[in-house]
Amino acid sequence: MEEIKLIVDSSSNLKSDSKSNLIVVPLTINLGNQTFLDNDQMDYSAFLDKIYENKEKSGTSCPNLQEWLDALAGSKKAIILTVTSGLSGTYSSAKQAVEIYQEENPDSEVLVLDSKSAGPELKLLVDKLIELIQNTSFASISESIKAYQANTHLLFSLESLHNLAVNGRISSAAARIAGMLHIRMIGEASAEGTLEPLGKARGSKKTVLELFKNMEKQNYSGGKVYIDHVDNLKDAKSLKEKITEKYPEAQIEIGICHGLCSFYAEKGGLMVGFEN
Ligand code: X90
Repeated sequence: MEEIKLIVDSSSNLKSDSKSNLIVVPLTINLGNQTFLDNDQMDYSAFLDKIYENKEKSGTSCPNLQEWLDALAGSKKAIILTVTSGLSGTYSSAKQAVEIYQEENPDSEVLVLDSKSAGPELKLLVDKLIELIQNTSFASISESIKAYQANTHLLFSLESLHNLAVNGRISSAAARIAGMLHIRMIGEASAEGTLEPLGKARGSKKTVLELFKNMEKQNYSGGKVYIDHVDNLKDAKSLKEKITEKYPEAQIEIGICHGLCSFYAEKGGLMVGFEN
């Protein structure tokens, strides 16, 4: 089997894993004048406290060219999967880095994929890419992953839209919901990879129900699910139970949001990636 490097950015909430030849490239979060690399060394729960202690300007930035080049180094064939180009320059920085890499390595082949999503939907795509790398030719991966992607989705519930709004990542319609206390916004990643509000919910029970309803509306019927949360294991577990009640065979994994997704999904946030 030929060696194919799989490179994904840290919006995936994944860690590098040499067994699957997976490298995670960090985005950066700035709180005041402090800079945090969203990498394997980050203490996510301590970082979450820091987000809320910070009273100065905060923001994020995509991986720089050198970080992509370091990840690509030595590879003849590679696949890069990024956070949505609808909200981040990450996809375009990856494309630029690949151009440079291929000037220096003319016989290398690199596929760059825009997830049009964030977090747990990328976990589904990475699982599928690992499977495709093992079972199909490099040339056919692009088409197969796009077909798979047409049947995966991202839903989320957010208690605060503050960091998304302040950093200009949501529309004014969505930002209006941001001021409402104790209301959680239920939303989805749109086909263009932007944040699309679907509704509102008050309290854990309604939120979980609303998420589940929206999953079924998007034709969920027992496929694989990843639920990533920001300090909200309780609601993640309730959602898992809700899904299991109706689909006892469903494979559902709960995980935590890393730095970037914690910054934007904020405390209490749930992100749900699923196959239909
Ligand atoms: O600085 C940067 O380039 C990074 C910007 C990333 C912004 C998106 C991160 C989203 C994290 C928030 C809820 C899900 C929204 C997803 C809509 C596609 C999680």
